[in-house]
Parts: sequence; structure tokens; C-alpha cells
Amino acid sequence: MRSQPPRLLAASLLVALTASPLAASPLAAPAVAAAEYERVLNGAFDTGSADPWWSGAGVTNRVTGGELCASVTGGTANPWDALIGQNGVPFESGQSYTFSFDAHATTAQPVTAAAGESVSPYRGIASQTFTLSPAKQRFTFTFTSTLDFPDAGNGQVAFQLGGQSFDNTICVDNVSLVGGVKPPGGVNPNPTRKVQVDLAAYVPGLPKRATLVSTATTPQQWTLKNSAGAAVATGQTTPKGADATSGDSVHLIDFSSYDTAGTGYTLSVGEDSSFPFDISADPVKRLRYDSLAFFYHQRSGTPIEARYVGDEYARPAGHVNVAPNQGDNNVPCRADLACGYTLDVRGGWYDAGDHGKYVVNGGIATWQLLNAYERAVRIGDASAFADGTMNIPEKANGVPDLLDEARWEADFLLKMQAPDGMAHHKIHDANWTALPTRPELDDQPRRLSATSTAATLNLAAVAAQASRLWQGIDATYSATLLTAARKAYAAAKANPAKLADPNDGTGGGAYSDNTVSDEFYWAAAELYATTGDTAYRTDVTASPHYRAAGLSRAGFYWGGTAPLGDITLALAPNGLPAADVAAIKSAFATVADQHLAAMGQMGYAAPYDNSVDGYVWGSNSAVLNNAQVLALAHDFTGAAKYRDGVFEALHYVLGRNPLSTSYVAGYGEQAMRNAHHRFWANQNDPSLPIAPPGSLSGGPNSALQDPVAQRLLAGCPQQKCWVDDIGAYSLNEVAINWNSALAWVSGWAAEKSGTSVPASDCQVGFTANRWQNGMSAQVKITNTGTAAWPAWKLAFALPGTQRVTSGWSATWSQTGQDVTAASASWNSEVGAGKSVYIGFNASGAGTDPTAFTVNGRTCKTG
Ligand code: 9MR
Repeated sequence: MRSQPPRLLAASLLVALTASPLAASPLAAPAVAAAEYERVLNGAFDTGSADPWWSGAGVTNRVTGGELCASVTGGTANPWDALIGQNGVPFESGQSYTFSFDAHATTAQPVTAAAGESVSPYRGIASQTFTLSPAKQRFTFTFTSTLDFPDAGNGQVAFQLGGQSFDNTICVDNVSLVGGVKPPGGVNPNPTRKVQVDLAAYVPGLPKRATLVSTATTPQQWTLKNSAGAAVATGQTTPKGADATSGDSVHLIDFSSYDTAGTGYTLSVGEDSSFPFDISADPVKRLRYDSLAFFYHQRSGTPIEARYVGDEYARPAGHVNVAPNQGDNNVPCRADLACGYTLDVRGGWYDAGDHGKYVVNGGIATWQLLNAYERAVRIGDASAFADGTMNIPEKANGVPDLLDEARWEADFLLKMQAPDGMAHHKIHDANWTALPTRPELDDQPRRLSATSTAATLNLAAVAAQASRLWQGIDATYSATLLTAARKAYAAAKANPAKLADPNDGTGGGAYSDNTVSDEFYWAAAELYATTGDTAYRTDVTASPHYRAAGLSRAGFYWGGTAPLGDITLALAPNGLPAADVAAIKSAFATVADQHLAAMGQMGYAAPYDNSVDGYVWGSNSAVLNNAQVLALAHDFTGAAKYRDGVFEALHYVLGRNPLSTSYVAGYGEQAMRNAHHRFWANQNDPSLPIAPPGSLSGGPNSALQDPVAQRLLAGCPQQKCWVDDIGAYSLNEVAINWNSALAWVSGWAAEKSGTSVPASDCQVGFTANRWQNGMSAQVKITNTGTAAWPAWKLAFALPGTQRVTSGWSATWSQTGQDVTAASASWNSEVGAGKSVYIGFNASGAGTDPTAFTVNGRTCKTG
């Protein structure tokens, strides 16, 4: 069971509350006779879940025997130093409230019940102190609210449990806050349509399907209209009946036969019309880069500059030791660990809407970006990710931009390695911060959590994968990565069951993972693919996950990583038996077929298995990770049906769903805006921006694990358990491991959407004089494009045993057969139509290279 991070720990709120007078009985008569509205969620703890109650530092919450029991560590000075509470509680100014609860404590002590504001300035409404004893008692007090917090706003109830020298266990039950006049609940403010389409675009030449919401049992006529409102195609729907996952009765519409590119189409049935959409490959090609831009936005430790993101998204560097930040350059372990050192862990990406940085989740996100690149190099088109394709500071350094972005996080992962080779699980704030909190204004102390086997294996896997990809690009970096990977793997084998604490969820997410056999398999697979070492091969083939044994419709996620090893073994050349590699590939096709079969039954087709847990936290990332499985099945077999399945998944995420909403910001007329994010917090502070284009919402979560979701969406059909509200962190957050899935899939889809690849802009002429065991080569590099290169890097494979012994007019290096030549300062700029001449001497025997790239783009030869 995954645990839910508590949010918005408002210690100073409770300071304010204790200073306020004790609550009075009703002073003023309510303006309107109050109905008996219960304002607290899950006050009875009958389901065994603590959601949405949170606990603060030094407190661990557990539901046991139908009560919420908090284990409190003694030795705190003030009552508010140990807290449990619930946020998003609505209050209306001038209305009367009765706060009541059952409680008992193992050792008698005073406890304060408080109501107030969950974010700065933490104003109090009322509080009262009661003495608890081992016998369960019921406590009640009544007060009038002085503050107004609409539904799901910043209201809070909390219990202050601190100020005692001893450890204690305090249990509460039947917690209730009754009062106010406004009926509870609400609706998704986004209007829904009856005709559901991909709000961005359908790609010409590929299937185009939509969904009609209708209880009619007979086929209905649909009409496709162009932007001028003229009908361009008509057809009949196929009735499908009730669809439990969405709660809709549906018909399918297939308008694949219409294939004229254009913008502003609508699809209508009777009076009902869809939102407008395009028939075009452009949006998916844009999304390839917008989804990647997300990672630059999330960078920690560097200013986010307007020239890359525009004024509204620019911000100063976060967590670099400029007050009030406490900075990431000298971070100690949590006090209870006493690890005896500090680490400089500046950099990396913020995980999500919070400012935590987690090795486990950083691992899968980096891997997925690097895998998009590796797949493109081996079986796709890597020029889409070449230098100059992304708008980032490294866009003219001669290295493919996707690798530059991934390196930002890979460098951070390396920094999280402890002296013994293990990796710290995570680094984050000591306490949760309020929404909004700009990164550079976060004043919380930063702390390292303990090292863990899972984090260490994430580091081993990603560093080994990265080492392989940087081999021909930066041999020194590649070697550094491999050393770290080997060391991490050895450390994990020596500490095979050092599990992260599932209760370590204050100030950051827990990301705990009790099963690490999958991480062992993944790391061994990456190390084997990179090194060919027998020891790693033995671990790969002995793993219970070998040959995609773990691949199912459940796919993969940060806690289930075995398929990542399978993907690498299927893509990167290695010495495994061909039959075993074939078995891995065929497992992808088998699971992809299962997805297609299930999608054929769905009202809103998405490769997603809801049979076990419904729609889970981050369901959109599962849809897209499964789309990656479909895409690879297409790569391995060539079957068009799998490609079509990938586009179906994108259509679901981009608007063909029961909420008529695109979960990708900036894509479609009704798209996600109010992501749970501390900087893109426009909903809370209009001076801040909304989520930038290309960022993906976590998506429907039928477990409703936050107070906003619980208040607004109780009883929702699974695919409708979503709302575009900043407070709904269990279903509308963004995260690096979710956007990496969007980047992988949209990059793949863009590649399959026609001629999207930047045209080759280079030509290489190669001539060599050979003698026995030696040669001397001259290379002419011409910029055949229309723009000057600010710098260049040539790469090619030198056949046979030939080894570069010296070179001129460039910085030459060689790893294996991979040779690179990087521009010198005096010849780095090459204008359009201009050439540079370089050369080298080599020892050994072999033939001329046959293929060259400059800045990652394939060149013409001759
Ligand atoms: O993505 C994570 C999801 O699988 C878990 O169920 C959830 C609760 O533990 O946590 C999610 O990860 C969050 C992390 O803990 C903190 N940063 C934000 C992440 C996305 O919501």
C-alpha cells in the first residue's frame, strides 16, 4: 500500500492559535439557521485509512482498531511541536461550529484542539486544551468562526500533542466539526461535452476515434465540421452501452476516413458538439519538446532564465544558500540518523509540486529520458534530440540536448552517493511548506534521509545506462558514471534489504519500496549492457525477473522497475542468447495485445488496468508508461495496431476522456491549469503562473487521497475522479516521472507522425592515407544548413583496431571504436555554407568510417 504524504504542516498557525482566547460558546446567532453539515473528512477511521489526516515531525499516525493513533516522541518544548491535523476544512465567518472527538492517551497529558488557517499568516480561529487519560472520553467545544475559507480552501483542524518529556501514544476517534450554512461538496468547474475528442490533434494518416455520451441504443449520425462550420464528413456511431469506469453510456465514433489537415474542426451529434481540434502532426511534434522543457523548469540550484522560458516562468535559483533558503550545499542527515557527514547535493530537478529531490523517482525519470535517446539512436532517429533542438542553456555545446537535460539530474544522483557507496533515499524540507512557496523563498532546513537499497540500485542502474550513452561523447564523464555505478551495485549487494521508512513522509514523500528484486534486476541489466561483465550477466540471468517475467498490464513505475531492465536488454547490444532477447521482445507484444483487447472494451480507450486498485495516484503516467510498452511492441514487430494503440493513449490524455479535459497544460481549449505546484500557483496567487505548456497532471485517482478530492469528488466513477484544483495533490500534481513518460511517448509519436526530423545540416568528406599498421586522415566538415553553428562536435566509429594517436584542429578522443572531435575555440563558429578542416593520425588496421554525425545530426558523406 502506498502511503500518502501529509501536507501543509502549519506549526506557526498553532503558535498563533494558542495565543488566541479560548473558544467561547456560540456568541452570535448564525445569520441563517445552520444545517448539521459535517466538515471533517474521515473522522471515524472506519476504512482503515488515515487519509486525509497528516502528522508532523516526530509523530507517526496509524489507524488501529478503528481509531487514529499517533505515536509522539517526547522531549518537545511546546504543545505545537507535535501535531496531527486535516487541511482543506471549510469555515464561514460568523457561523457557529461544534468540534468534538473521542480521545485517550497511554499516559495522561494535555492536548489542544485547534481550528485556523493552514498557510501563512496562519491566523487562528479557536482552540481549547483538554486533559487526556488512558480511559477514552468525549470532548466538545463550540466556537464562532472569525475567518472565511470556502470549500477546500486553507482551513485546518489540528491536535497539538507536544510539550511533554516522555513518548506517548494518543488516539482519537469520531472527530467531528459540525457547523456552517453552505452545503458541502462541489463540482468539477470544467464543463464537460457529450462528444469527447483529442483536444489537441489527430495525426493525418492514423486512426481518428472519439466517444459520444448517449443512452440511445441505436446508431446516431455524427457530422465533422471544419472551422467555417461546414460539414466535411458524416457517419454513424456504434452504440456500446454503459461504461462503468467512466459512469457514462457511450457510443464510438470513427472518423478515420477523413484525412485533410486543418485546424478548428468540431465533431457533432445532434445539438451536441465537441471542443475544437486539429488534424495535424504539429501539436505532437511541439509536445515532444514542451514535455522535455518541463525538466528545465524543474531545475534546482540554477536560475530559470526568461530567455529559455519567458518572463512569467523565470525565477532565481532555488536552494543555493541564499537566504531565506537554507541551501543544498551542506546538507546533514536527519537528526535521528547521525551519519557524521554533510553532502553537497545542489542541482537536480525538484520532484514535483514540492521541493524534494528523491533518488528513487529521479532514477526512473532520468532513465526514461535516456531510454528515449538510446532507443532513437539504435532504432529510431536521434537527430530529433540533437544539440540545438531544445531551448536550454546547453543548446550549443555540441552534445545532444536530451543528454544535457538528463545530465542535470544524473549529476545530482551521483552527489547523493554516500562514502560507503550507498545512495541516500532522498533530500527534502524538514517540514511541508505552504502553497505557494517559490523555491528561492523556502526557509525550511533541508535534510538527507537514510541510505536505502532501492535508491542505491536506482543510482547503479542510471549511472551504468548513462555511462554507456556518454561513451563516445565525454569519456571522462562516462568513466566517472561507471565507477559510481559499480560501487553502488556492490554496496547494494552488501546491504540487500535496507528499506526506506514508509513513515518518513514529513516535508517530503516517502517513496518507500519493500521489494527490491526488481531494482536488482534493472541495475544488473544496465551494468551488463554497459560492461559485458560475467558477474552482472550471472545476476541478470539468475533473477526471477529475467526474460520479462515481471511484465504485465500493470507495467512499470518508480516502485516496479524490472521492465526497465527488459527494455535495455532488448535495445542495447549484449551477449545474451538471441532466443532470450527474442523472448523479451515477444513479451512486449503479448502484453501489448492484452492492452489492445482491453482498450477495445472501454468507452475511453487507455492502456490501463484498473482491475486491482482502480485509478491510482499518477494514473496518467501509468497510461503513458503502458503506451511505451505498446510503442516498443511496434518497434519490435512492426505491427501497426500497436502504433495505433500508442496514439489512442495520447488521445485519452489529451481530451478523449469523460471530463472533456486535456491533462496536458497548454494543449487543447480545456486543459489542466491549476497543478499542485508551489510556484505555478496562479490559483492561489494571481501574480504566479499556471502550469507551463507540456506539463502533465497526475490524473484520475479513485482513492481520493487528499481533502479537496474527498470533498469535491466523493462517489465519482473512476475515470472522473479528477479536478483541476491546486489543492488536489493526489490527482492534480505534476512530477518528473510522469513528464518523462509523456516525453518518451510524445517523442516516439512525433517520430511516427511524418517528416518531423530536423533536416541534416552537415556534410563530411573523409580521406585517408594508410600504411602497415597506421594511417593519417583529413576530414572536411561543411555546414550545409541555413544557420551558423556556434560550436560543433563530430562523431564517428573507426572500424577495426584503429586508434587515434594524435589529431589537429580539434579535441580528439576515442572510446572503443567511437571517436569524437570537438571544435577548438578558434574554429568553433562555422557559418552556413562554410567548412572546417581537421585531421588525425591513427595506429592499427581498419577501413574508413562510413557514418558521421555533427552535433548529433547524421551528415551526408562525400
Ligand atoms: O507518485 C507517488 C505515488 O505513486 C504515491 O502513491 C504517492 C503517495 O506516497 O506519492 C507520489 O509521489 C509524490 C511524492 O511522494 C512527493 N512529491 C510529489 C509526488 C507526486 O505526487
